[in-house]
Amino acid sequence: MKNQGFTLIEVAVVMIILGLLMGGIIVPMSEQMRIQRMKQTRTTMEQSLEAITGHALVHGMLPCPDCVDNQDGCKSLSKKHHNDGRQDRNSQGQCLTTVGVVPWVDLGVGAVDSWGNRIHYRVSKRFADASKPGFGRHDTGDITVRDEGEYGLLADQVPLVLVSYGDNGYGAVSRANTTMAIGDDISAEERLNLDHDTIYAHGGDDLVLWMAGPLLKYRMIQAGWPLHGAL
Ligand SMILES: [Ca+2]
Ligand SMILES: [Ca+2]
Repeated sequence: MKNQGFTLIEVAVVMIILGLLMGGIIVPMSEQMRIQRMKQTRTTMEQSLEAITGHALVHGMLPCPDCVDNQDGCKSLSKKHHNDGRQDRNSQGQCLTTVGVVPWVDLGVGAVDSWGNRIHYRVSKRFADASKPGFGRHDTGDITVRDEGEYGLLADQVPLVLVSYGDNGYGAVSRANTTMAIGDDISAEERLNLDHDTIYAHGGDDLVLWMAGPLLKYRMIQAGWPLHGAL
């Protein structure tokens, strides 16, 4: 009588097919999760940008970054004020540093990106000066945003920029105020976003968002702030 069951070979073939099918499903799922995390981070960053603009409309200046290292005047700041979500200014109303993280407590926005790292925040000094509320008609930011690779500029004279260091988190500052290690596969653009100068770039898995100067001034005028200086 013929055996009605499955042979070992038949079972193995079925297992291999199932394995291939599962592999096909699992890979897109991890990709979906990555996309979801990017989306969520983008939303957190957009809300941060809105809150930063709101701060300018209320106070006549952009908020200062929260200190996370010994950059500029942060050296003299007590460690308990580093990475505490509060902007750091000196007694004259100027930022202790132009490079730090989003002051999430002061702004009431998300404290970290989807990977648990702080959102990097750079501001142009002139736009965050509490001793001179309001902006001048001819005030320009000092930040430049480049496109990926050789595609040139995306924006120039930008007053502020935000960066999430993405899934790899290279160079990001964590909740515990440790700086994440940088891998060998870091892109040239990601390096630009880490070196504390005024040039930023799209590239790698970094998310870079900024507010254009004319748009910020337009919002200020809408809120009733006159622009200083002659036409
Ligand atoms: Ca602080
Ligand atoms: Ca990155």
